[in-house]
Amino acid sequence: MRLTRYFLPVLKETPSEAQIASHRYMLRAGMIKQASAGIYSWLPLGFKVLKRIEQIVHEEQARAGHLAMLMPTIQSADLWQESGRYNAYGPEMLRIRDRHDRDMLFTPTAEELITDIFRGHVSSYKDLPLTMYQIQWKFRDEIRPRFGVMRGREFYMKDGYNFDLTKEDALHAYNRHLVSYLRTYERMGLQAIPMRAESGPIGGDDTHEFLVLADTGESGVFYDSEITDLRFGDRDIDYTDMAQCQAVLEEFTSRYARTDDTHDEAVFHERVPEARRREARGIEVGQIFYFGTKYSEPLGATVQDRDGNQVPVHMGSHGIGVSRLVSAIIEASHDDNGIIWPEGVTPFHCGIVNLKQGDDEADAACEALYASLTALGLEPLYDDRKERAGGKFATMDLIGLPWRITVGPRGLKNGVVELTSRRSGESEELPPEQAVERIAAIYAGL
Ligand code: P5A
Repeated sequence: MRLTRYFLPVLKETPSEAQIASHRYMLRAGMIKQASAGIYSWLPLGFKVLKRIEQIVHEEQARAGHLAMLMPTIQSADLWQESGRYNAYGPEMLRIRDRHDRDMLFTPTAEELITDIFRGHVSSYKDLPLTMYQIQWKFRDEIRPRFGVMRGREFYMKDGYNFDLTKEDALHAYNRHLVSYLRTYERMGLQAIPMRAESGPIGGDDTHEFLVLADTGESGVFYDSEITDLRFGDRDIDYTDMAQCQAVLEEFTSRYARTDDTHDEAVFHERVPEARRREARGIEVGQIFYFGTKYSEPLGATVQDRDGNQVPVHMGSHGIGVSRLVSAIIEASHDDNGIIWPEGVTPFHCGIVNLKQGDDEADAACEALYASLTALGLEPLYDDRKERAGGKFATMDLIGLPWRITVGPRGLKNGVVELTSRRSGESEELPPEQAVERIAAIYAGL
């Protein structure tokens, strides 16, 4: 992409309504624009990051054997009356009436709707286990939408639902989700710590939230510092293997880690030596639930078991805050000059800065770099504006591409360009072909 053809409405001033770095930088980098309270348009740069995150979620869901599907955003109230949640959900639910005076709602979550699909089509244990998920817009009329897309009213969520014959099978689904979420977040350059939490309006007793540590996080968290040493790494997991998933779950959840809802100071003191006790703040980027027959029973989602009995299926649901992740990643990875995208989610793989736009040699070198990067399947953002170097660097730093190639007449005389890491700030001079090779190698492993 050439910057002169792109839509990147960068703001010079810091918007006064933005209280945290991610909100400030998303507005300043022209990633989002507020449409109304807690509701945002995603401009081209923000949309690209959102799609990168979505793609990682899809790939990891596929790896775990889960099936992608899509349900509507507008639902009829009937199913929610059946489950008993229509009244219980309260003012967070956006209720709508259609022209025939039918009660509708904008989906805040979809346990009822998926259970209805299941009960209409599945009748035997032979069709289990089954896990389906979607990535779809949700609406929750949050009392205090804030921090941009961090706590929106409209937000993008991956929501998955498992159907199993027995509690044991459903707990395997729970463990499998925990493992696949660890891998998902790690690919985004995040350490998300599973913590025992409260289930709230979704229900059930088994639930973990995934928290990214950040001073600006909305949740208070208490944990054993040893937990931050754990790395998921490049493990070869067989997701169908109960014991393997269980072992990973135990490794990542056996130490004390809780959100403020479930924190117990006495237990914390008893289990964790003082030097390892940490109290901090975190951003909730996902949550998994096992709630057994809470929805299958009232909605009559039963199957025939091996002995011919009709039994309600055991279920759980699993959510990832896809739009919230964009801001969570920025909270975890930025400096005073702007965003620092992890390679896994960056909107463009690298920037090309032409220090002397209009100079025949510099222009030709940039075009050649652009062509070779593109030929390798990489997406560079070429700043081809007639602007002074300082302005170009400031834009690149703000939008946070992890690598920048700087091209100027002086370097070209010696046959070199400059390759700079956004994260470390370190630069290296090397021939253009080598810069391309280096960037290709960095992304080859992702
Ligand atoms: C699990 C999937 C559920 O709704 N039902 C289907 C279950 N879980 S949840 O924890 O309530 O939400 C899942 C994730 O969505 C993100 N999230 C939000 N993101 C932005 N703005 C909001 N207002 C918001 N509310 C929830 C969180 O990341 C949460 O973990």
